[in-house]
Amino acid sequence: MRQVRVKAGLIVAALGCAVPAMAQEAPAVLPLNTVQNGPLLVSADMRQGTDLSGPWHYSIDPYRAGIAGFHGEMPERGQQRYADVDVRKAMAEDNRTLYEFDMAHSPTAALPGSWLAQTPEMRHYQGLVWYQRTFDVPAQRKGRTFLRFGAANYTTTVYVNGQPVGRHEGGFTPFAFDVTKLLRDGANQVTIGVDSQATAITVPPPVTDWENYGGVTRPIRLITTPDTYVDDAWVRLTRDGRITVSAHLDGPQAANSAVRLRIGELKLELAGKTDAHGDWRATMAAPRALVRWSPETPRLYDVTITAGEDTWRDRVGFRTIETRGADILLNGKPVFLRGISVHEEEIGANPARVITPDAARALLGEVKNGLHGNYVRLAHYPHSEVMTRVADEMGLLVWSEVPVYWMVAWSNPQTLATARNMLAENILRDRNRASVAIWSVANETPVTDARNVFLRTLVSDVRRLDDTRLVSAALLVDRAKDAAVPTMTLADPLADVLDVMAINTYNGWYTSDRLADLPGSVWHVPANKPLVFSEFGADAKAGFHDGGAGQKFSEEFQAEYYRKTLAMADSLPTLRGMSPWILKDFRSPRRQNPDFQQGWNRKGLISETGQHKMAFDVLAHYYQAKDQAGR
Ligand code: GCB
Repeated sequence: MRQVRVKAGLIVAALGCAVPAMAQEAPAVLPLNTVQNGPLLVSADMRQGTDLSGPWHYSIDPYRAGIAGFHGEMPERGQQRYADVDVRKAMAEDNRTLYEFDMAHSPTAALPGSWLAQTPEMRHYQGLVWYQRTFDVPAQRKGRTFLRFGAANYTTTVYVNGQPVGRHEGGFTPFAFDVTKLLRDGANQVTIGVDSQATAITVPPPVTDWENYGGVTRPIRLITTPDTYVDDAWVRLTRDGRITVSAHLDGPQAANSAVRLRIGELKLELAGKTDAHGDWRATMAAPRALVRWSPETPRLYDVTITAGEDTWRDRVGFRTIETRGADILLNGKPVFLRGISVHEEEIGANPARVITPDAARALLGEVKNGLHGNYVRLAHYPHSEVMTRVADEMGLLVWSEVPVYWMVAWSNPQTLATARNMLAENILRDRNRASVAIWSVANETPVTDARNVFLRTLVSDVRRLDDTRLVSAALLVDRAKDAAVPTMTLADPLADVLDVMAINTYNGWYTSDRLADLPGSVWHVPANKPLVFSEFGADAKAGFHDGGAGQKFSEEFQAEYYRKTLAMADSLPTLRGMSPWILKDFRSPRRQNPDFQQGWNRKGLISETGQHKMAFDVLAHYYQAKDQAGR
């Protein structure tokens, strides 16, 4: 066992003698879980499992003592929050023993949910928080047990029964660990350390325009599978009209194993065998009876893949999405994307970034029913899988993106590896969602050579992982100085490798342009591809009216900004959609105007509590007219 250093005044005894020995010491840095080495458990939300939502004990660790240790050493027993020990008992039995934590008697918080909304003292906490709870497992266990996280922001370290399990980086994508061998009959303990701190090399970096909701924001579940199970599966309609399945089995019987895809309602069956790596791919012409998924007919089918003792399930819609010249074609027909951007933040005065199905329906219902939309931009990072499920059910096309935002460390190989892994985790999670139409690799990233190399790598990753969807990125445009009318040029070389060009534009809000001049704006944009406005918007404080005096932050100004920007949009011949900024006011620590913002970005068409602003109706009427005109 590792030598425990004795430090006068801090640790008064060599702890090894006073507390139960751990079978294995935890390494200071646990192995990183990635798509390459971790279980994928694709469509895990359709598998049976034990939800570990509910009260967890927590303990803040602002100096990261439980990880960083002391004098460059490993953390001592007295600081390791993950120790598998009855702290009160150990200290009572031997008064030389010192623990500077006691997770089992620490306060509790309900997970999932960011700690920012947990207590008033935690409202602005950024750093490391430890969570711990116990759970029971039956003595009669079969197969494998995984601990699966929907998401935890940003770096997560996981321990089971005091044993190191692994680490994950990235706040918005799922990860899972096979914990079968670490479990014991009856009560088990799980401890996780979640560190929300962004750095110059994280994705995203520290400066963004949204709240950095630290903590466990999506459910943690225990999922049990047979020894060999379907780890990854992708069922889709390819552009040539074929239903194609790819699956990967993991486990001792993965190679040369019989597999079968069934879509009962279509009487469709495909059977085959995995190869020596556990992979299977098969394809057949789509049956004539197939009803294609679209916003108007969001038809989903129950799909199963059976392999040995395992059955993988999902509800999948089938549609094609492609471009032809400047058009976006959904199921072969041109579509205009009537959208809006949304952050992952539930409607309410004190959001905790907990997206329940009801919270997702409340947000997306405003898009679908309120705005007459057919599209949503899930900004600026992968949203909860609940959102893409609900988008599938309601019939909303989705733009899905990774938080490669503003200024990431373009030349840092670790940052690139992080971004690539995040992108892969997002795509692998949601490849079966018909709603997802566009993968975006970045938002508003100033052009440099290093940035171009970085983003091109991500674009080719998307194409390698998914050849059935479109690739985009929200780009910046050059604005001519001293031109008589607003004049914009898209000169970003990344546009060459994208399927859809996307532009964020804020003329008349962040620029001194007069709103009246917007409809006459001049745009120089390549004409060979579809263009979308990924953002435009203006702040308004709900309830603040200026009677049309043109005052920023008034509802009237925002409404007029929308009228004029929509008129400008109408003048762009290749514009094929838009996702104005944004559906709902969202928390942003950089927005501190005391009269209007108070820590919220006020560009929402509804307030944080759901109050509609005047501009909501402007956009709703515009979309309704487009919808009725079939454009
Ligand atoms: C942008 C960013 C978005 C901001 C928005 C704003 O261009 O992409 O994250 O929140 O502008 O409100 O300024």
